[in-house]
Amino acid sequence: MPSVGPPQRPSLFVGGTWTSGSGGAVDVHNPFDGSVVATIDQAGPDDVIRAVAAARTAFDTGPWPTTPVAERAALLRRVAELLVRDKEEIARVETLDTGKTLKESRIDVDDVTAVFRYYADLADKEAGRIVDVGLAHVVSRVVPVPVGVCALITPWNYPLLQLSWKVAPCLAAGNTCVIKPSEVTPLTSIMLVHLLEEAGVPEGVVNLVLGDGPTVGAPLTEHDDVDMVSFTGGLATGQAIIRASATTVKRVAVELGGKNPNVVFADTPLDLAADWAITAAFLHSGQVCSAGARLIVEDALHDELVAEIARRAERIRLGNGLDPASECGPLVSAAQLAKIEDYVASALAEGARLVCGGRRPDDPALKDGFFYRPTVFADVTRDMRVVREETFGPILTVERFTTEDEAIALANDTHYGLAGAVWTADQARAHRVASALRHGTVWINDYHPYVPGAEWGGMGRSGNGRELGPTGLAEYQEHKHVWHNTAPEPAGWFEG
Ligand code: TXE
Repeated sequence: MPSVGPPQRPSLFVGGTWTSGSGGAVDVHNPFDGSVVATIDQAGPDDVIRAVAAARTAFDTGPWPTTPVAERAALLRRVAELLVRDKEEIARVETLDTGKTLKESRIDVDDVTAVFRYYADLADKEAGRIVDVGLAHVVSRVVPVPVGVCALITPWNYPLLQLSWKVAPCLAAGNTCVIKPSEVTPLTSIMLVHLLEEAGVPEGVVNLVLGDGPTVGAPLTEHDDVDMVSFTGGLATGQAIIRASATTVKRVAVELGGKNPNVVFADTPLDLAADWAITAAFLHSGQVCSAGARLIVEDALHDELVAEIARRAERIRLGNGLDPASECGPLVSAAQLAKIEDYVASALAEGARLVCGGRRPDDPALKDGFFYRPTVFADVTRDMRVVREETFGPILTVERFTTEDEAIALANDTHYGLAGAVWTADQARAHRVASALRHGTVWINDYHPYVPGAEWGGMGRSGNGRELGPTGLAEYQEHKHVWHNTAPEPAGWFEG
C-alpha cells in the first residue's frame, strides 16, 4: 500500500513484526518551526537484544544467506519500484524531518532508487572465481559469502540516502541486519523498512531499532552476535565504535566526515568559481560530509572571488524546505545551531575576518527554526579551529596560495581526507593536483556529484572502508577459499 503521511506507531521492526519498544515514545520535530511531525517508539536495551537475536536466527537458519543471488536482486528491484511509487511522500517526510528543501529530498529518493538498482545488477553478476593451481585433480574456488549480522548505524544529514548505501549491498550479499537510524531524523528509515517488508524481505532479515547512541547504538557495537558494524557519523563516535568493536573483532566500516578543500586557480572564470564555491559550501546548509568548507584560492583571484561569494551568499534565500522559493532550509537541530554559533565565536576570537553572515537571520518568519546565515571568513590561518575541525554547518573559510605546491600542501593539511576539488582551465595542472590530493573523492571543475558505481569513502580520519561501487558490496562479503582435491592421497608427512 502506498505510504501516506509520516510513519505511525508501532515503529520498531523486530523478527518480521512491527512492535513498540520498552524505551517509551518520543515526538519528532520539524526543524523549520518545531512542530511535531510524528510520534515514534524508542527501543530499550531488551529490544536491541531481541533484534540482534532475530537477525542472528535469520542468518544462521536461512534462507536469506543461501537464497540465489538472482532472487535477492529481484527483491532489491522491487524496493526500487516501490520507491518510485512513493517518491513524493517519502521526499515530503524527509523535508519535514531534516529541513532540507523538497528539491533536494526528491533528488535523494531518486539516488536511493538508483542505489537499489545498482546493487541488484551487481549482485546478479557475482560469480566468485576459480584459481588455476596447476594441478589437474584440484579445484580451487574463491566464493563471496555474507559476513553475517550487520549493524547499520546512520546519521541525520542524508538519512535515507546513507541507509540505502548500507542496506542495499548488505542484503545483496546475503547478510541480515539491524538498522539504527539517527534519533534526530528517523522517519524515512522507518518508511524504507515498510517498503522492504512490502517487497517481501523474509522474517528477521531486516530489523529496525530506534533511539539514541548510548542506549541503542552502543549495545549493538558491543554485541557478541553482531559480525559487522557499518557506521556513518561523527569522528568521536566512530572512534568509540572502533574501540567497542575490538573486543569481538567485528568488521568495521566507518565514514566520519571531512574538512574538504576546494582549490581554485586564477584561470577559473569568476562567475563559475563563485557559483560553485557557494554550492560546495552551503548546499543543505553545509551539513554535508563532503562540503567544500575550505576554499583555497590563488592570490590573483582571491579578493575578487571573496567579494563575489559574499554578494551571492547574502542573497541565499532561507526558508521552509517545502516552499519552492527556499534555497536552503534550517540546520537540523538546536544542538547543531549551538555548535555553529560556537565555531563562529571561536573564529572571531582567533582573529578571522568575518566577510558575511555570522548571525541568525532577522526574518521573523524564521524565528522558530534553527536557521543560520551563510557565513564566510577570510584571512584565516591553518591553526584556527574553524579551519581544522568539521563544523558541519554554513561556514566557509577562505585561504590563499601563490604556487601549485602551496595549494597542494594546504589542501592536504588536514587529518581528514574525504573529498576535494580543483578548478583550473589547465588540464595538465588539474590532473597533477588531483593526483596529489589525499582525499577519497576528487572533483575536477565540478563539486558534489557521485554515482552508485564509483566508490565513496575517506582517507585518514575520514574513515576506512568504502561505500558504493563494487567495493561497497565487498565490504559485506567474506571471500572464502574452497580447495577441492578430487583425488586425495596420503600426505606422507609423518611416518604414521
Ligand atoms: O553524530 P553522531 P552527531 C559529524 C558532524 C556533526 C557531528 C556530530 O560534524 O556535527 O558529527 O553529529 C549514533 N555507539 N557528522 O552527534 O553522534 C547516533 O545515534 C553507536 C558527520 O549527530 O556520530 C546516530 O545514529 N552509535 C557525518 C549516529 O551514531 C552511536 C554525519 C551518528 O551520530 C553512538 C553526521 C555510540 N556510542 C554527523 N553514539 C558524516 N560523516 O556525514 C551515537 N551513535
